[in-house]
Amino acid sequence: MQYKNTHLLSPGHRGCAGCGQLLAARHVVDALGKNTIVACATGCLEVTTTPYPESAWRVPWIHSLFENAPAVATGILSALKAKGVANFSSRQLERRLKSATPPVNTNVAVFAGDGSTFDIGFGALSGLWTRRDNILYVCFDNEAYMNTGNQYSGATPYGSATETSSANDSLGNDFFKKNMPKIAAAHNVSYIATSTIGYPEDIVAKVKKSLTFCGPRYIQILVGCVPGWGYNPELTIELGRLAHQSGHYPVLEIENGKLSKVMKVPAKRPQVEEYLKPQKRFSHLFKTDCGKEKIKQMQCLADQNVERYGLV
Ligand SMILES: Cc1ncc(C[n+]2csc(CCOP(=O)(O)OP(=O)(O)O)c2C)c(N)n1
Ligand SMILES: [Mg+2]
Repeated sequence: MQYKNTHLLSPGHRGCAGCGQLLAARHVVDALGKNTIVACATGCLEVTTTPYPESAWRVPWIHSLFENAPAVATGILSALKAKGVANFSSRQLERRLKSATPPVNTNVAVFAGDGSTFDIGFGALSGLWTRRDNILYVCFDNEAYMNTGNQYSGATPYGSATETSSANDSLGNDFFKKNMPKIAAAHNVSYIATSTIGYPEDIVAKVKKSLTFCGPRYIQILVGCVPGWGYNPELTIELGRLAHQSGHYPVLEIENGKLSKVMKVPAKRPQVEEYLKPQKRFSHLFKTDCGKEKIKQMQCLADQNVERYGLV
């Protein structure tokens, strides 16, 4: 029997072996389904999947600038509305279904990296949320500007070495990761969720659930980057799980402003150290007393997450 690949992100792209982002993107686009249009910001996802004149996408897909993917998505939505095929609110949809020509329900989504989301495209994203456009925004969070060689972003975790927060002259990144889900909540985003590539079923369920909400929706997925984080490719899923189970990366949902669900961590949860150890970006911390102190601080941050979000 011949194997027929039906994924909406097809193989043959140029992602690294073990790339968490490409794997997560495939789950996301499959969950969204064929009737989807994607605006994708500049970054690894775009570079690896669409070297001109090829494309690995089986849905309509538009490459935007680093800073304006949300505005491009709003333009797509406006065009669909003008044509009568955009994703409507449920009441509007009900009304239109009763009319002579039922509309096709098309999903509009933005796919972007953390650099685009947390920093450079943030102004446009804030605008999208303020306009309350019916758009799903998915941030593939590999915690640095990876496409250009691992520079620090607002999503880079405390202690991590990047090209611009080097382990040689410091103890890695001295800043704390921006809390984007909280920033989204401050914009009254209808549905906010986090996940990690350690939990593919969770990613699919959250994407599907997001489609039942009207207005802006934000999903942030932690995805390992093999060269940027410096780990063995077979550990992509394992690290995604350890990030959550140690309390380092809370997996949660915020529905209409309320923290509605969290993925619990095991009663005997792994220490943050277990998550850090297989990754070269944290290896400097294990070499000095100051570094070990920083690991303790990271454990404190994880403990705070467990307490704050009720993860046990
Ligand atoms: C305004 C602007 N600044 C810088 C760049 C160069 N640039 C292209 S992709 C990229 C990194 C993307 O980082 P991120 O959004 O985190 O996605 P990743 O590659 O990590 O998946 C940078 C800095 C650009 N294209 N436009
Ligand atoms: Mg990135």
